[in-house]
Amino acid sequence: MALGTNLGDRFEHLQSAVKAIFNRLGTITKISAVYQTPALGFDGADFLNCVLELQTRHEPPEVLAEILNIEKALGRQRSNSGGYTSRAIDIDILFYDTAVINQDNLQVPHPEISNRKFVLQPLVDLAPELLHPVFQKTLATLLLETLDNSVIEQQSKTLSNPQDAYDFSRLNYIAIEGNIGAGKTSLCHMLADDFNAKLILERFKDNPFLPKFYQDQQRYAFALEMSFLADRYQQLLEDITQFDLFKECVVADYDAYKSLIFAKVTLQQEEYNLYKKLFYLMHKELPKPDVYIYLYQNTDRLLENIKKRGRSYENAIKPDYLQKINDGYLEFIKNQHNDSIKIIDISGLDFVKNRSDYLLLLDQIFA
Ligand code: PH2
Ligand code: MG
Ligand code: MG
Repeated sequence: MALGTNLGDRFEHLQSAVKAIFNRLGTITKISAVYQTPALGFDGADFLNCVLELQTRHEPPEVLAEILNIEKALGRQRSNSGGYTSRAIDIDILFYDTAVINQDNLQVPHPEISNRKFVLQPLVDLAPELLHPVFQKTLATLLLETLDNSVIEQQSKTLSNPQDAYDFSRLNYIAIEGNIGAGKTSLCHMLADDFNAKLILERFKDNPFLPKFYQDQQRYAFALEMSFLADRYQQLLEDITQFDLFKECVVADYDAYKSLIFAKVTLQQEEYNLYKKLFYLMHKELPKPDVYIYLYQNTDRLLENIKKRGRSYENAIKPDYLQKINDGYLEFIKNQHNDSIKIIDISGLDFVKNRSDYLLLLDQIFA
């Protein structure tokens, strides 16, 4: 995306736009330097321009609609007179991956890229080798070839990225916990995307005892808990200790203690005692998460989510079972006396649909 402004406190307008783009649209992965540039194509005060790279879950038309909202909120006034005018903020989509879109109100790549040094220079700073999907030339080549010979000046002041408020560097291993249907896996996918983390997801699909267990708990509980224990142990040991050069950290959609919490609910007392012995032997060997998040969700919404994801064998899950699992987690957490454990109440949130809810969640995870 490209940002430009030539009215009022220009730097402040750029910074506010960056903040708003982050709040409403997604993760900002790169921000260029700010350049002062002469108004191109009309008489007006000098601009400040920059470009940024956005990682978003929204489609181009939604991005455009949100951009227009942001421009308006930051004081952009549009005249109907045609032609360019001075503005507090202009936000343009330059590229959307390699998409080519030709609609009246939305053209991607932006049709003027190759004629504008104030866009090409900051683009080249970030991604010189990126290929323009229509011209099939790199940005570096387009900058060399542009006929725009305006003189632009890089500014020493730089924009800050709101994402930097979340310091992932001290968290190497995050465990996301919660009841069945709380949204653990969805959250882990989002965190892994946004923070370049390695994902560890429970392999429940491969467990042959799970569908059987929901049909006949008594009969299959021990086999189920044992096979989950073995699988989780192996996965946590291998995947977490295996260093991934290209990832910053690890996010898992369960914690090892999950085995113990479920076993306590589903097993007979003697079975549980045996299970516990084995569990602690194995648990000693496992790395411990830097932060443990329990997503609390109320039973009604858990049931709603379970229904929505439509795993047929989960239809048998009763409110009373979910209540027991929740109680099991809270009992476990209460006895831990460990301040890396946080309970986050998400019953009033929808972090998948609403980015503002997701950001509230991030604030608590990183608090
Ligand atoms: N934007 C325009 C027209 N002219 N000139 C500069 N220097 N910077 C801009 O962002 C700019 C422009 C239309 O959006
Ligand atoms: Mg523009
Ligand atoms: Mg525009």
